[in-house]
Amino acid sequence: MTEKLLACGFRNGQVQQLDLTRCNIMGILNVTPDSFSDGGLHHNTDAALFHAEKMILQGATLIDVGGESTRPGAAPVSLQEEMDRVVPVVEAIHKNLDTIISVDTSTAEVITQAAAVGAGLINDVRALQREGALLAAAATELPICLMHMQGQPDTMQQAPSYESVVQDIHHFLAERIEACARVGIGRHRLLLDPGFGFGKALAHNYQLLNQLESFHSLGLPLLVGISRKTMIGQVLDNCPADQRLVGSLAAAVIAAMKGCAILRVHDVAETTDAVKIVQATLAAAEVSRL
Ligand code: 9MG
Repeated sequence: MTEKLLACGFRNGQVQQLDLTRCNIMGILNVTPDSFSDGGLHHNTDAALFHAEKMILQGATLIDVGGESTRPGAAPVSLQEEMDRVVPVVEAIHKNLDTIISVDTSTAEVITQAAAVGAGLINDVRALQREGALLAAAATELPICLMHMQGQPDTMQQAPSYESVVQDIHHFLAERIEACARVGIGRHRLLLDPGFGFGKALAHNYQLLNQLESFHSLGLPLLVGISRKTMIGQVLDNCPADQRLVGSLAAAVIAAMKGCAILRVHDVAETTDAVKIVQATLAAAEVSRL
């Protein structure tokens, strides 16, 4: 049974609660050089803060800060570089904006430091498999999103292969839930994500979207990231990322209708509107059953 409120750390002495009875919007804040490349670190932090504030005003209840590009083909980032990109931005958002900050990292030291300066959720595309990550995450007492990825970003799209993509990912996530339990991370702290686009061919991605509701059998809230991904472009005549808004909204609506608790998106205002329609539809079903 999924808890209805997720405790995501503290701000000004108050617990930050995330309402899991509705579909929340997580705004993407990439602090990689290709996203904010036009200045020094201070300027980058200001630019990141500005973008975070805009997404909050547009309806985001979480901001996902990431300093490692995990796009297909992306090269790894050094520990120091990731720290320098992520930690000042998390700190600045925590000091200035009333939101839940998710830190998109797989690195133990970044998990620890980001939590110390105000992160409220750990979003790990490697499901805490990197050395030290499980124990670092356990110590923060924060919630954690465990995502499935086959391979690593630099090579993961070369030859993705599954016996059954849905069953294989169920199995993987169940195993990671157990690994968390072994270090004292309770189920009440976990969210799950099948990892669209992470070591998956086109057919795998759409099988996962088609069967998304099957992941509810694991009994934990779902987080989904499909926004502007290749799986959208591939169905739409290979259009570039900046022309994938409508496709991304369609996928967001499907995921929200299937009960996902958090959508990780670029286009916050548009997705917020789309999700309002989903919420109204789901709420009407509840009333008509009375
Ligand atoms: C960081 N990141 C990029 N894509 C993602 C996705 O689909 N899910 C999660 N949890 N994180 C992602």
